[in-house]
Amino acid sequence: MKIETIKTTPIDGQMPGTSGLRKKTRVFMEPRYLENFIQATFDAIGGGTGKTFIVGGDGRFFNKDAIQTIIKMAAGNGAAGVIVSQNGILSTPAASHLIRLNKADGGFILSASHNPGGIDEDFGVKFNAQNGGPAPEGLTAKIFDATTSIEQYKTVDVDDVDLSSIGTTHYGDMQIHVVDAVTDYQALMETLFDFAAIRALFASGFTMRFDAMHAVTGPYATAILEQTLGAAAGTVVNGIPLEDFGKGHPDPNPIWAKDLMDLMMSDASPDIGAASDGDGDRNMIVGHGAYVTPSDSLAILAANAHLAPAYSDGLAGIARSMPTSAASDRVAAKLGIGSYETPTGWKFFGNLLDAGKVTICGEESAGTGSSHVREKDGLWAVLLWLNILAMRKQSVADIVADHWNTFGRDYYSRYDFEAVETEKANKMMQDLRGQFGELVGQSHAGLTVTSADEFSYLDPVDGSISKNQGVRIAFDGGGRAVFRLSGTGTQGATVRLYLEQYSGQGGDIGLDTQTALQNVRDAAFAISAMEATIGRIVPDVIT
Ligand code: VG1
Ligand code: CO
Repeated sequence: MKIETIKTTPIDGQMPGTSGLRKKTRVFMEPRYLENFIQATFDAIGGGTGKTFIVGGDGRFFNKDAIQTIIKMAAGNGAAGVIVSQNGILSTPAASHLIRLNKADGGFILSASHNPGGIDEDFGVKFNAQNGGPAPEGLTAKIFDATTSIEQYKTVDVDDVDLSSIGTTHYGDMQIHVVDAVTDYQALMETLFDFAAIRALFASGFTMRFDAMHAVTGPYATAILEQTLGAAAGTVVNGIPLEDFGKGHPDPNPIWAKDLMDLMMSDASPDIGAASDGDGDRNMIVGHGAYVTPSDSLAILAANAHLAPAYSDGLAGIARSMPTSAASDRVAAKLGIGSYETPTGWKFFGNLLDAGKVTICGEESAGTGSSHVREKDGLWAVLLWLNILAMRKQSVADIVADHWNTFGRDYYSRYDFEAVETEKANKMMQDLRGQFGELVGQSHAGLTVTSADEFSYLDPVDGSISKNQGVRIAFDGGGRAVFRLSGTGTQGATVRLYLEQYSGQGGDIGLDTQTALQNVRDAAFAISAMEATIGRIVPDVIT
């Protein structure tokens, strides 16, 4: 086997965002585009010699081709082994688990997560480090640096690997193991949850619909929910991964999982509905007539986690991303454990988890996870909900209402303004920053501003600082508005406006969400002058 060294030149813009490098699929398919980024990653981690890597993806268009390219480049870079999932289908949390289980040196996850897939849609690559977690900012900066000075990449000229059957083969000295990642993932879940109790719950007539959105969780959910836990056949819908996700947005929220939402709000509703995203790290939970916001779900899971075997000794602490509501902080305070506020993106939870400071983490964007891996984990959240339901023997709606009665309710909504002109979005953020000095004490839409700043994070474990992580404006009476620009979009800028309003303990928990948020929203519109700066106040997506 001859190693080939191919000359290349730097390609602009290979800067990983919130979660890996995401671009239009056709961009990734351009000559040398993927190769440059993969070689830069090998270079940034000190080379591939003697190392073992996990490779797999969410099954979107170009997944299989990209996997073959990466396996050959791993051989070209002297890797000792590659572990690749059968047919290249690997969920993000399962990838994290495989890295840890096999003590691998890292992994390449091919996914643009919740972004649509197809030749005219999006593709992405993410590198996860030895701890199983997304490359921290220091490493993504090194990778980007390497893309700006790259001169060559290394590969081998060999036939493609057959990914359809389990087994071991090799390119020269490099072993290639094709594995069944579902079995390993399921085995991990069985160590965390009371499968017997969940099986008994389904046997008692409990019903569920899990919408895999034609994305990666289909095989995992079918194996675990239907074939192991005894949920009725047909519980998992859209369970076959498709290269274009059936032309949908594999984003589990009330907008993109509308069929599931409609069912759950109808008389024909099962007891629980759930969905996951393209790469299986997000989750949506909805009871009969009761959508659970991700921020509430995080808080409720944390408050009840002790009902599941893996967490029966309690939690070390809880971490949430800055735009996530304060609901989980209230739980941490009551439990007397630490609570941490991090920038958006799972990479910031890694150090806290590795240091044992937190057990459960979550984001408002429908990501929840724990110390069992170093990624958010959609099915894990669903199974923890099922375990809690099996122990409490109450409905989802009752558990949510009970939580609000105890802690008060954090009304929450996120407005997304997509494909905004980048210049205008940047100007709006600049204008907001320019007002920090004068905002406190001002009154807008009947609310007085109590603080206004840009979130900056000092990592308590490694001392690194991450600046410019979003503008936050707090109001008297427990309201807050946050402005951020997305780091996962592939077209123009996406402005995210996050709104929350605390009811207070014993306050009114029965309001319509948008009504409860009306003043905070109006104040946010007034302060940002959004209509004038970006020309929009009607969001593309409200979650
Ligand atoms: C979004 C979410 C963020 C999440 C990220 C990756 O990022 O807001 O919470 O971690 O997607 O999720 P942004 O920068 O677009 O707001 V996933 O499931 O797409 O890997
Ligand atoms: Co995802």
